[in-house]
Amino acid sequence: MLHDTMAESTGLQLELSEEMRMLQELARDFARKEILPRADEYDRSGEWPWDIFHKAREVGLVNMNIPEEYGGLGANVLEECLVAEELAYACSGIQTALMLNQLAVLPLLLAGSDEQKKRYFPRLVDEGKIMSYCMTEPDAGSDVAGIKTTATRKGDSYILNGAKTWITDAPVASFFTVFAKTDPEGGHKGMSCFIVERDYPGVSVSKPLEKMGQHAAQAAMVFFEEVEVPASNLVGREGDGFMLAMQVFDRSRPPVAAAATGVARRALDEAVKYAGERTAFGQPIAQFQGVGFMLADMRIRVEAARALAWKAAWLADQGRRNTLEAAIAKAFCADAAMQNTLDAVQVFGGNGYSREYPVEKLMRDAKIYQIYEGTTQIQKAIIVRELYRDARR
Ligand code: CS8
Ligand code: FAD
Repeated sequence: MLHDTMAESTGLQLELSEEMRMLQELARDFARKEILPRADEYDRSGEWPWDIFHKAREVGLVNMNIPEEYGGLGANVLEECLVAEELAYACSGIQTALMLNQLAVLPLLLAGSDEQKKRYFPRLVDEGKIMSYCMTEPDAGSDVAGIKTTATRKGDSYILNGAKTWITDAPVASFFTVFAKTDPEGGHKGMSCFIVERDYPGVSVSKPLEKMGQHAAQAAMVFFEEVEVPASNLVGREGDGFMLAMQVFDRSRPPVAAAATGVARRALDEAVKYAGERTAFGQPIAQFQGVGFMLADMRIRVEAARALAWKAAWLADQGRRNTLEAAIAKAFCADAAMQNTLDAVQVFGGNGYSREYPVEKLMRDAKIYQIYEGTTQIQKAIIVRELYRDARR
C-alpha cells in the first residue's frame, strides 16, 4: 500500500496572541537599540557580551523557558522563536550567547527533579550565571550514541572522565549539563545526563576556540578528569540520556531555525536597501532582473523559513511529537540563512566582500546553522527515518 505522507497533516494556527506580539516587539526594540549598534564591535573583539546579557536579563529576554515559579518567563517554544529571530536579526553571535542557557536547562525542564530546579534555576535567573550544554566530543558529534565520556557509579557519586568540544558559552559557564556513558556497552540505553559544576575538582575549560563567525558566542573544550559528581546531580533516570537528548533537540531546533530565519531576513533587508540605492548603467541595480529575482527568492525563503520554524515550535507547544517538523525547519532555515547571506554578498558586489559593510559578517555567521544543533545531513537522515517510522505504524 502507498504510504500517504500527508496523513499526519495537522493544520496551522498563524495568529499570534497579543502577549506574543508584545514579546516580539520588545525583542525587536531591544535588538535594534542594544545589539545592532554593538554587533561589529563584538564580532571584532570576540568578547562575551556580558553587558548586553545583563540588560537582556533585566527585560526578561534570557532564561525565558525557565518556569515563572523559578523567576523565568515560562515561555513556550514559539515564544522563544519570536525572540530568537529578532535578536539574531541584529547579531546571531550575541543571540546565541544570550539564549544558550535555554538549551542547557532543557534536560532539567524535561526530566529534572524539583530539588534540582530549585538548586540551579535561581542561580541562573537571579545571579546571572551561565549553563552550557555538553554533548559533542572530539571523536563524536553527529553520532550522539558514540560519545566516549564515562560516568562510573561509586557510592553516592559518579566519577566522570572525558572531553567535550565546541561547547558554546563554556568559557563563561558556571554549570554544565553533561552527557556521559553510564554503561559503555549499553548502546542507546547506556547514556545518562548530569549537572556538573565548574568548581568541581577535575573540571577544566580550554581557551575559546578560534572560529569563522558568531564571534560573540565563545565556544571551548571542557575536560573532566576523575570528577566526582553527586548522584543527586543525575538528571532523569540512569540510561535515559540518549532519549532525553533527542527530546531536547525537538525543542531546541525550532528556536535555532528561527534564529537562522532572523539572519536570512537581515540579509534580505540589507540587500533590498543596497540594490535600491546602488546604480549601474544608469539605474538602480534592483531593476535588473538578475538582481531583482535574487531579492524575490530571498523573500520567499524568509517567509517559508519562518512558517516552518513556527510550525515545529507550535507542535511542541501542543505536546505533539515534532521530530520530523523540527528537522525540516532546522534544515530549511539553515540553508535559507546561508543562501540569503551568499546572495546578499553578491548583491553588494565588491563591497559585499568588505568588512566595512555588514553582509560578509552575516555570511560568516550563517554557516554555523548548517552545522550546530545537528548538521543539515543529520536533519535529512532524521527526516528519512521519520518517513519510514510513520510507514511502520
Ligand atoms: O545521533 C542523533 C542526533 O541527533 N545527532 C545529531 C547531534 C546533534 O544535533 N548535536 C547537537 C549538539 S548541541 C549543539 O550543537 C548546540 S549549538 C548552540 C545552539 C545555540 C542555541 C541558542 C541521530 C543521528 C538523529 C540518531 O542517532 P542514531 O544513533 O542513529 O539513533 P536512531 O536509531 O535514529 O534512534 C534510536 C531510537 O531512538 C528513537 N528516537 C530518536 N529520536 C527520537 C525523538 N523522539 C522519540 N524517539 C526518538 N526525537 C528512534 O526512533 C529509535 O527508536 P527505535 O525504537 O530503536 O527505532
Ligand atoms: P561529524 O559528525 O564528524 O560530521 C562531519 C561531516 O560528516 C558533516 O558534514 C556531517 O553532516 C557528515 N555526517 C556525519 N554523519 C553522517 C550521516 N549519518 N549521514 C550523512 N552525513 C553525515 N555541541 C554541543 O554539544 N554543545 C554546544 O554548545 C555546541 N556548540 C557548537 C558551536 C559551534 C560554533 C560549533 C562549530 C559546534 C558546536 N557544537 C556544540 C557541536 C556541533 O553540534 C557539532 O559540530 C555537529 O553536531 C557536528 O558534529 P561533528 O563536528 O563531530 O561532525
